[in-house]
Amino acid sequence: HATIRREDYRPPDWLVPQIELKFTLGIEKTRVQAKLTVERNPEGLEAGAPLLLNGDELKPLGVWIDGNPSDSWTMKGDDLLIPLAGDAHEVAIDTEINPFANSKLMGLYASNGMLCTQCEAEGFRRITFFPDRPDVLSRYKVRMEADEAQFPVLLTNGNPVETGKSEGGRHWAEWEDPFPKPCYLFALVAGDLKPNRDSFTTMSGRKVDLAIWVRKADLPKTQHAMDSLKEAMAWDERVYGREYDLDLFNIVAVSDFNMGAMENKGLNIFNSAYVLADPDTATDVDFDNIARVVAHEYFHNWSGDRVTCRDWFQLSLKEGFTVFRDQSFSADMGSAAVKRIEDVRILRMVQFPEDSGPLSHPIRPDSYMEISNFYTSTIYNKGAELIRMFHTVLGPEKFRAGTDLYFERHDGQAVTCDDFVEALEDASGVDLSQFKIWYSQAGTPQVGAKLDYDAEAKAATLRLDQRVAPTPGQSSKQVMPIPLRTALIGEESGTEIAPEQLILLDGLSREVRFEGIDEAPLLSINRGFSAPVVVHGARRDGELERLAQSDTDPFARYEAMQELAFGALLAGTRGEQADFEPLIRAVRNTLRSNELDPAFKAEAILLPQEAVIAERLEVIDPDAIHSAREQLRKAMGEALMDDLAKAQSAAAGSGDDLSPLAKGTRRLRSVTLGMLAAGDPQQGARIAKAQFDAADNMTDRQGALGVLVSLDAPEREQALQAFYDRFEQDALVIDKWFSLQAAAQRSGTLDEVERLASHPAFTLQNPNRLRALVGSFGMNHWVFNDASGRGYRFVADMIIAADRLNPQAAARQVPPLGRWRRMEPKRSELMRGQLERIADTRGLSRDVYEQATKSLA
Ligand code: B3K
Ligand code: ZN
Repeated sequence: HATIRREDYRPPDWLVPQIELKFTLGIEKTRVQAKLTVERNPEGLEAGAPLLLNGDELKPLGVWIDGNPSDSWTMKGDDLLIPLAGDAHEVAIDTEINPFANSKLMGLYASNGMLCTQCEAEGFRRITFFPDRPDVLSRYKVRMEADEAQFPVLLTNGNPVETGKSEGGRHWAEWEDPFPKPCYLFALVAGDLKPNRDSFTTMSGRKVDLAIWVRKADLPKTQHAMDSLKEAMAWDERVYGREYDLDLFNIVAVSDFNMGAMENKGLNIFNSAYVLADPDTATDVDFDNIARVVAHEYFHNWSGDRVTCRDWFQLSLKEGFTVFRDQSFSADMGSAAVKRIEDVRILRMVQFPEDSGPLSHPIRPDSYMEISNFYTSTIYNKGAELIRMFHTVLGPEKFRAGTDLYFERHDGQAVTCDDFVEALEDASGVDLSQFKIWYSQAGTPQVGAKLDYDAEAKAATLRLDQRVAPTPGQSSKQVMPIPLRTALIGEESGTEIAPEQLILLDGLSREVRFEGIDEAPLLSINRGFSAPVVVHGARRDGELERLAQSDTDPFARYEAMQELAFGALLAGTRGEQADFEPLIRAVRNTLRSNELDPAFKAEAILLPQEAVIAERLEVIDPDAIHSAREQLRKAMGEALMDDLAKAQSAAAGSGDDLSPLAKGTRRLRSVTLGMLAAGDPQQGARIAKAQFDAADNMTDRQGALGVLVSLDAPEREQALQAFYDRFEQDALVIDKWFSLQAAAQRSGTLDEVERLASHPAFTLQNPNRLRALVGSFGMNHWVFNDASGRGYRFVADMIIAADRLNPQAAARQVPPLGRWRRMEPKRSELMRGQLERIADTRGLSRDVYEQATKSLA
């Protein structure tokens, strides 16, 4: 399997300003007739170069050059090479594909009797031969023809031009997309779908028709997605000045989909999990995720579609920026503080481990084998953190001037991360060159921060330093610019005694002096998580407890609680008897506070996950981490029983009340239920079952079941069975049923998960189902890392089996096995053994091969 390198980028030798596609659609046989207008690229480097068209599992049935049949073409691997004499030609190619046999879910495939496409990153080459690279932009004219009864709805990008009937009960539609686009944004849908229709009037007064297309029975579950879409459209006008550009915006829900959703121009295609919701089947988190993903895909219309990437190494140009945009949108729609905490929790849970392991890569990678493996938390979430740092350093006005210039300057182009930074610099007049290291250097910076107070001089000195550990291919690291929002809080007064300032740590170390400090100061640093780093703050428990109560930045308050918990947990993993009292007091104060909202309380009292604790240890012993955490949970549960029971029984109003207060109350109810059950499992089981039975919404129901699955109590079986029986017909809810059991913190979980893999409702064909069982299990730190190695073997078996059907989905399950390097020796050996077994499997896909071999290195 070849490695593709960023430094090898060359502009295309041929451009394709226009393409006409004719689809004769059928589930098992679809004919694709393509007509490409090709022109030699004046910027191409090789004079007289032949036309190179990528293909993947395609055979040309016929090739015509300027209308004449041609046999001068050759195959170069999967690609088609056509020698061309002149500088402009018309090339026509016929192919035939079988969507039904397409289990990779890339290109044109069948799902529940409908046809749909996924082309990013390299799926278009599975539909027709084409220069499948994002810097070739074309105008598309598409004709679809199909059986009318089977496929009454025909959709593609842009606007419909003409429709008609043809013989034998067939019909056709012709569409045109006026905006030139790379082929990864092409989309087509054919099926028996029904629309939820609405409209949006843009800021310049244009009316846009909106439609969300689903199976008829799912129509009642589409309103939240529609509301979210309209909110996103208004928000992008308000905050970024971006207006929608076509007369039509379509969203289609599909149940077999590799990712969350896809931003195809004018025709977004979604995993049904991110469209369908009602309070009885979807949790509050599901509702929030739908709003987030709908907004994300919509925002791509500008950050991705109108301005796209030059090559796939620039992926974070559109993804990091668009994640930052959707995070800001969600923050504006609810509680900004809670949203920030949630985003940081995900970053620490997924991106930090990725960045400290064998698959660590920069936001802008230097090489890849399979680009599908690089749709990572680093590209997305760390990429968003970098954009956020630009926003912090520039301030909102200059940042907005920068994005305005970026969109104006590069509209209709395929550009690079450097172009983005240049637009920010040109518009703001601020030199950001030092920040570019964040694009190229991998690894999470570790920042030391020590505050010393000189009472006599009434001065405090903050000493900062930084270090980045080596990552694969980058053994020595350069200094990074780290913007730290910092304030000092008076230990006595609990007020800000040095107002917040932005300190830029732009050397290996730095000293900052604060004058006029007349009481003992507490350090409030990296407020709002202004930089994606780990801060080693050297603060005593008493200081953290005080900050947890009085820090004026809500994120810093949360952080103080987390640090307190870390102290207790890390001591526990070393077998020391830690003092839990400061944390217990802080949690009690938090629960009893009248000013904090319930959603914040829920986040603040949650303990760091086991995988996050593991990140802080030299050598990982999963049993030690688990028992330290359980011991602390038990102590907290016992000490806080009354406060927990009170929060657990708080009334949240009716299940369809989606106000922040109702959502927060429900969240706190399930978080406190978990802690309460740790203190008294029997009573916990009883209360959880009562919450489960009384629930009029999925949030309470899933929250209760999520606690019950980890308890050895009869209520566990009863609730699981009742849940299954009630929702057997709803695939998205059955995904939850698999996922909850795979995440259970019980010694029996391993047996259970193996049994579930042969449950009649389990299938490797559906990515959601695979993720529900295998993905959730891989994140179950304690059980996955069972000392027997059975967890590793199970995941490896699943990867090998899934790879034969869907390499992309299979490859996504590899990372948990890559943690062997810091695992205690016995498990380390067992993990490596399974990675080797995967890597040695014959006929392995490029996707899994890359992940397995890199994980072994
Ligand atoms: N851009 C798509 C990702 C598709 C990747 C497929 N391997 C979704 C998104 O980030 O919006
Ligand atoms: Zn995206």
